[in-house]
Amino acid sequence: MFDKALPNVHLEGMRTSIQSPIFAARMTAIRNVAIIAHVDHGKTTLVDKILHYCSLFRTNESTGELILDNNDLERERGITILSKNVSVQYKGVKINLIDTPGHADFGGEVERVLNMADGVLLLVDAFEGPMPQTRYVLSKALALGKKPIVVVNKVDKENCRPDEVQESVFDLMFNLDATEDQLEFRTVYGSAKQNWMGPDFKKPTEDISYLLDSILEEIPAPNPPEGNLQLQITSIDYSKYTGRIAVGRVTRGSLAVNQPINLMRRDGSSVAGRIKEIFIFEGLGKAKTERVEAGDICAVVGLESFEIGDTIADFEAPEAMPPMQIDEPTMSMVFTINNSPFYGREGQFVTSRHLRDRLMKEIEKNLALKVMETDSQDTFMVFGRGILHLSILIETMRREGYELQVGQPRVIIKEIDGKKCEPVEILTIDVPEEYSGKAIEQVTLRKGELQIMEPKGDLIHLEFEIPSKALMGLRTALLNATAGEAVVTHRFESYQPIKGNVPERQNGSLIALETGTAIAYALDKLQDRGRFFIAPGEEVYMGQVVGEHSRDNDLVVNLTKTKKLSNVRASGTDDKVQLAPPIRFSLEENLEYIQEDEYVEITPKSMRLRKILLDENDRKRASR
Ligand SMILES: Nc1nc2c(ncn2[C@@H]2O[C@H](COP(=O)(O)OP(=O)(O)OP(=O)(O)O)[C@@H](O)[C@H]2O)c(=O)[nH]1
Ligand SMILES: [Mg+2]
Repeated sequence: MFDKALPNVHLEGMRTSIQSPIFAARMTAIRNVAIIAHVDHGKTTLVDKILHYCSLFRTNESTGELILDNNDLERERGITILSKNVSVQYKGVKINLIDTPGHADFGGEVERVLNMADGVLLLVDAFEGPMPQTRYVLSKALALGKKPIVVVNKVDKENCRPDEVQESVFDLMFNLDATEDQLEFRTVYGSAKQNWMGPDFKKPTEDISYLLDSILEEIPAPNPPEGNLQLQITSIDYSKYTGRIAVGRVTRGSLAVNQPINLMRRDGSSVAGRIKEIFIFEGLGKAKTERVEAGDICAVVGLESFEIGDTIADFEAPEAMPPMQIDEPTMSMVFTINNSPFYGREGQFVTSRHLRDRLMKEIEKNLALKVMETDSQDTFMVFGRGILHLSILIETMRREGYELQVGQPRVIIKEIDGKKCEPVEILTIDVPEEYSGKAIEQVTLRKGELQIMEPKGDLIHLEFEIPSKALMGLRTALLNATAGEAVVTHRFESYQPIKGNVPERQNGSLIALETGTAIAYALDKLQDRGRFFIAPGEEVYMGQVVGEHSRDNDLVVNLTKTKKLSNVRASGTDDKVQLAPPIRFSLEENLEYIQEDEYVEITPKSMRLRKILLDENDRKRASR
């Protein structure tokens, strides 16, 4: 009756007015924020504090360690390797936070996950100020139109200079062509470590609520465009039970369980599918849900095969999102099975099949990594973004029980406009003034060009342009030249015409003559020949690199030689002998150290350097 009395138009109006409150109730208020910074400026610490503040944990649950850096390697090294999504509730608003890695080798990952955010917290260390990676991640965030909040962190540090740092961030934004709106960023000062954030660094506050309020006030809520479903897959998660999980933001439309969809691939093809399960981020974990609206970030289970960059789109009228920029590798390395005389002693996975399967599994989620087969089934060329990127993979594999050998890292040469070009990086060194001359000398020796030299607190800040290949071993050289004082960072800048040769390692290798146990007596007699990488009592094999020669050529040495039998003490436990402690390189140091004709052998418990050709005669023949 009532229905009839009303004209049609009115009815339409009523229907919408009834529907919209329900719709609004389902749409939670959301902020999507990525936390970006140079390495170690305090991102993960801050996210941890936010999780705590939003009372995800009772205070007594705090372990003191960063909950977010949750894999063994991240904990050991104190760096973030993979970006992570978490979410908190604050004043009735859901804040999705994306913690990102700060190391330059993982810059591509940061750029990708920025696609999920509407704004960024740019953290800057109140002493160090903007560093190369700050510039890089900020330029990406600005270009993508993200609204920044600047957090000047670590104001508790001695000698910090929050005002100067704030100004230099402003200058940096200006130089990076920030829009007017972006330039009107809010600055928050504080100490993530001491758990406070406020508008004034001279007045510590009680907690971090000022920062959370700033997020609600400054970062725009999602404003989804009209249109049907679009979710671009920005990262991949893995679960033992359900397999690969696609993570991304619902940019447009909505997504529901059982909904048929079309997966639009990066290569232009598409495949129909159905959504099995959807999860939204809640605290540190995920919560199952039936439906996600545009603006929220979610994880999708049940897609057959997909890659980062693919779009989950409408079934009837699918539209792909523009492809994402994916970093090209700048460095390559040979990965091969372990064929040293000591192979298989520690590892569980040692065959070429194991190696191949593991590498193929890696490229599914490690986007900047590429693997090429070679004409030997035992050997693969692996391409990555830098030494750290590749060494994290190697380290992960050895923990999983793999044995392998890797060759000298090489930069990737590209031909651009008919010219051979090589990767060039920006290198910054902060060093006490008395060592700055020596630091500059080391870098210019390797074709580095000094661009900026300015005081920074009581240090001198140096910036160079330098070919990537010249960075091999530079860190060690700089630390030696500056009594360990230099703080060194670098990040890839661009490809530039090749600058010519860079001096290589000056010293040859000491090579074991035969397989056996190294004897203290023999090591002692050889001390004036160089420095050793092994201690007495260690097993060595023929062709193993056991030390660095004091001269520039390789030298084969006999380490298993004992004293004449006439002497009583003939064993390896000769306590009269005074030996310098062996040098123990980290994996990265090893990679930067080895020569073209050498491998690093990596097993779950050991790391050795070796000649590729173990037999001296073979080496002589090959060098002819
Ligand atoms: N003094 C001081 N130290 C801090 C503060 N915030 C973090 N740190 C320390 O800085 C170091 C790096 O902190 P993280 O939170 O791991 O830095 P990050 O930015 O996540 O580092 P990556 O993920 O590797 O880029 C840790 O030793 C922290 O304890 C602070 O406000 N003051
Ligand atoms: Mg971190």
